[in-house]
Amino acid sequence: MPSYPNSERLFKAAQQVIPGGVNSPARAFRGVGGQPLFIDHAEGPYLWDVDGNRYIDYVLSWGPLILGHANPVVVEAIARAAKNGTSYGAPTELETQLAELVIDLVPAAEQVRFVNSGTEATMSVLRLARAYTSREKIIKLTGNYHGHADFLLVQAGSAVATLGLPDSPGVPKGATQDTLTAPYNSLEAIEALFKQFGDDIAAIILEPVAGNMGLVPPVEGYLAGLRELCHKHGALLIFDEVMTGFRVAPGGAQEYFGITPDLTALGKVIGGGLPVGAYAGRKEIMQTVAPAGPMYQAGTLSGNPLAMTAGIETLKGLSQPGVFEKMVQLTTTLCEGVSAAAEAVGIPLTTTQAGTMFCFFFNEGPVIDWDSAARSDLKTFGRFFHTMLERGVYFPPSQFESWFFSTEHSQEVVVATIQAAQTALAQIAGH
Ligand code: HOZ
Repeated sequence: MPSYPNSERLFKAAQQVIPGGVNSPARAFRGVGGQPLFIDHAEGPYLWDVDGNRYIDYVLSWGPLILGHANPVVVEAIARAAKNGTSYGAPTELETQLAELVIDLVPAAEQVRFVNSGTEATMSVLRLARAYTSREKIIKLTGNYHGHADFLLVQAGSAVATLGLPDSPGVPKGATQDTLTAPYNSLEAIEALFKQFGDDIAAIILEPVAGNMGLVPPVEGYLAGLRELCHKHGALLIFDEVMTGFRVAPGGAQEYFGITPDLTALGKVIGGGLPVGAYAGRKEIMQTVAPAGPMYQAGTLSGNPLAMTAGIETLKGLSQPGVFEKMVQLTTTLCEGVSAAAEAVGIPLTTTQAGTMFCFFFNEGPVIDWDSAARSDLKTFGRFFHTMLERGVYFPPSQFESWFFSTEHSQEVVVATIQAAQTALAQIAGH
């Protein structure tokens, strides 16, 4: 049985100086009980905690590390770039190179503006949508999460859902008065909002595959229906692909489903483990952004050379022939193996997968929206989490997050994970 004395000691010290001991609530293990692991180092598919325990990692820094931890090509490129200086606050060719790679991969991207996080990307892209349409209202979907900007903290997923905070204190009422909400996967609800608010709606923003209430794919025709409704009402369609970008397919969910939004928010993989976000879209719309146009948005570290370098190497790595397909195939093998293990011991499990993202809900399914996701048995999820951790498998410490796969998760790693799941699920079922 692994023990965690060093993590426990460090967590105690951290809580004295950092609220809750963590710098982002999702990592605090509040969704599963217990205390977070403190990490010492990582390599490929593995993490080592400060007590010397090794884990197969399906968090992967909450998605960015699609080439695995400490990928030698990425790390060496960052080290080379660092020798040239860490930040200039002036343009470099690296920004153009990463923008070109993004434009090649992501169907909706004709121009790209880099920022430093997913939160910055979504708040900026919505300012752009409002500036471009001269409308103020936006639609966001229940259980979708777009970072922690005031006006988006409404019925949000991720840690907001994990901690059971319907709304956050500190968000002024005025900030959310133009945020309309609808359930994920319901076109009727969107139609009703358009009927009521018609010409005031600037945009719909959504995670095309929801990844922050667990992983919940769109039902047949949903994304196409949204595309059509936006066209009809002169509103913009915004895909928040911070999670799904370069993960559901190399060009994101928009490539996989063949639906092109007007604007896209990106993050996570685009920075290869360094802090990068971006928003991208049709040139005609992107030309509204200063200094090309009047919509102001800026950042001291935006386009940072180390972050651009990590992003460039990561996008190049995942675009090599056969790499993505192999990852998806092994992700499917893993999902099927865990599903079969649950079935064998009579535990109801709903498995969802979109490319290299996946998730297991402890219920009969189908899971199509926040209400059905929330019907997962959270107690069983928590037991599964801790039993797997004891067997050396680390995954998001919340039912309302997605699991991530990397190029470094080999067949052998997948088999080891399935074996751990078989033992853990049998133990939970009392076999
Ligand atoms: N936004 C991440 C989950 N959807 C959480 C990030 C973190 O805790 O590091």
